[in-house]
Amino acid sequence: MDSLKGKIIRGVGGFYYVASGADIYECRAKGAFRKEGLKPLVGDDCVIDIIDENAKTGNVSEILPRRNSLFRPEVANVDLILIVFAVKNPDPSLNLLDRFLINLELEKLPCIIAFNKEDIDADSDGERYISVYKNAGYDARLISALTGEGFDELFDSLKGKTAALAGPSGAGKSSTINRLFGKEISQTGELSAKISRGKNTTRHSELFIIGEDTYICDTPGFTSFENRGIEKEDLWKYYPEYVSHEKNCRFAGCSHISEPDCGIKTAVEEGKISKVRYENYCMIYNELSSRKKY
Ligand SMILES: Nc1nc2c(ncn2[C@@H]2O[C@H](COP(=O)(O)OP(=O)(O)OP(=O)(O)O)[C@@H](O)[C@H]2O)c(=O)[nH]1
Ligand SMILES: [Mg+2]
Ligand SMILES: [Zn+2]
Repeated sequence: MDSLKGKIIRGVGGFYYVASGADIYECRAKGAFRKEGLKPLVGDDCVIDIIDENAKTGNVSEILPRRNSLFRPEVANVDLILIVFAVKNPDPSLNLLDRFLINLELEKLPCIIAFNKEDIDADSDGERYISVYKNAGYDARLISALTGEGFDELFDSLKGKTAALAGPSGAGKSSTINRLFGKEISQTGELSAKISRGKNTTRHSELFIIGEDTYICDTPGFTSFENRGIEKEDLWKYYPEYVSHEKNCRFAGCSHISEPDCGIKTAVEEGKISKVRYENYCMIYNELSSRKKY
């Protein structure tokens, strides 16, 4: 049986679509993966055994070693995460954004934070969000998938890389893909009128090629994020802007919540660390404290 190497670009209903050169093969995954607890992911490099060359069908027989993988969004082998939140419609949850950023710090994955829908930002809320995240050391930008604002720079930042989108439903992830690609390749959906929330239009991750060696993965939106694999004592380490202030804490092992002479709290009072980020820190810390250990 002939076999070849390819990349999983879409997975839906038990089928995996594997791109190899200009061809796309419709594949099933080997049953043995399930026994091994291995789930093929979009972005995986794999080997397929060809069943029918004319019909372009095959079986995924091997998943090649991953550089990295994320649980949410489910994707493997990415260089960068492009986080998209809308400045409004729907209003961004900075708490959700911070939870997601903590996980990216844990996974050591770089990101760009794009606040989309700049065209409807009459109150310039976007500028405020940008300054919060720039101050924390992130690459944060304002874009509009509708007008194309910020897209030349965005395209440059993505060149030669494989990026995955992440963000809530309705923020404009698929619209961003379409703008980058130059035409409609991913379906977009209106917000629900009553509650101004997305309708989960994108249901599956899908990898698109937008330029030479440049891939971008559309993903379903999410509205909650549970931080796993982090102890509360270590939480502060996942806030890049905390690290330089922690040495001013009087107590070793300071939780930065209730101790006196805390370098982090002082930095918040002095406006060096954003209050919103710190409030989210306290909320997540308390959640981690009350979580059962398994
Ligand atoms: N005004 C404005 N509307 C936008 C912009 N980008 C996207 N939209 C609109 O926002 C709605 C949601 O866009 P989508 O691209 O489907 O959002 P999504 O993030 O892919 O949502 P899910 O697939 O549900 O996760 C659509 O009605 C878009 O037309 C923008 O820059 N400005
Ligand atoms: Mg979408
Ligand atoms: Zn402290």
